[in-house]
Amino acid sequence: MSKFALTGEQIAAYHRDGFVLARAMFSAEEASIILRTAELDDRMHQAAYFRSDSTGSKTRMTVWNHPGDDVFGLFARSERIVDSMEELIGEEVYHYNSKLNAKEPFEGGAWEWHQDYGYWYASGCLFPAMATCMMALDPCTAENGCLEVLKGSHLVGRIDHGVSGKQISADQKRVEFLEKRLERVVVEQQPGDVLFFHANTLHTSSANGSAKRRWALLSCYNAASNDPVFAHHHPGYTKLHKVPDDAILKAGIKPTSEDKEFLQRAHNPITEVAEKV
Ligand SMILES: O=C(O)CCC(=O)C(=O)O
Repeated sequence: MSKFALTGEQIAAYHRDGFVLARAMFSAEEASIILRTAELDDRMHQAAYFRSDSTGSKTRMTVWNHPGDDVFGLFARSERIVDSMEELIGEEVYHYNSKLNAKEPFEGGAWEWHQDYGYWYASGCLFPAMATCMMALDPCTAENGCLEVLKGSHLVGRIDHGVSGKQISADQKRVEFLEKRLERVVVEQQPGDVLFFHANTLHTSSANGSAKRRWALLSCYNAASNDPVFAHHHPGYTKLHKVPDDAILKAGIKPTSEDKEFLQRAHNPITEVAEKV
C-alpha cells in the first residue's frame, strides 16, 4: 500500500459523503510537471474537442481510454491513486478513462448536474462500483469553475439522465428536490489536491467567467468484476499496471507526443452532443 494513499479516515468520509478531498496528494513539483507537459503536448491538443454548455461557452477536452507511459498515464497508474481507488471500490480496479478538462479564461463552459454513472450505466456497467479522481493543475476556485458536489447524493442511487441542450444531465426536478435536502459543497482545489468522488455523486461546475485558466486532470476507474456487458467506446476489464509513487518525478516532462498510439487511444465519448475541433 502506498504511503501516500488515502487514510482510513478519508475512506470513511468518502463512504459517508460520496467524495473526499486529499489535499497535496501530489507535490507542487509533480503537479507542475503534469501541467507543463499538458501545455506542450501536441498530440493531446490534436485529440481535443469542445464541449458546449447551454450558453455556447465551451470546455476543451481530451479523453483517452488506456493509460500509457506519459506523465498522464503515470498519474493514473500511480500506486497512491490506484491503491486509494481499490480501497474505495473494495477490489481490484481497472482504468476506465482519463481526461484533460481545460476551461480557458472567459471561455470555459459549465457542466450541468450529473452523475458519472448516469453515463456509465448506458455504457453497460451493471454496478456503480466506479469512481473518479480529479487533480487540479491550475488553482480551481468558485471564480473559474471548480467542481461542486451534493454531499451524500451517492446514496440516492442512479437518477435518470437525458439530453439537456448539448449535454446529458440528471433529471432537473430531482436535482432541485435534492438541492433542498443536501449540502452543496464548492470544492476549491490547489494544484496537487485530488478530489475522489463516487460514480453516483451529483456534481456540476460553472462556466469560467474569470481571467484565470482552469485546467484539471480526471481519471476514472471501474471494479474489475464490473466488466461492461456490451462493447462500448470505453474499455472492458484491462489489467492495470501500477507504477511506483516516484514515477512522475523520475520521468519529468514526458508527453503523449512520444506515444505513437495516443491518438488511437483517444476518442470523443459524446460525439452526438459535442463539436469536433
Ligand atoms: O471539469 C469539470 O468541471 C467537470 C467534469 C465532469 O463533471 C466530468 O467530466 O464528468
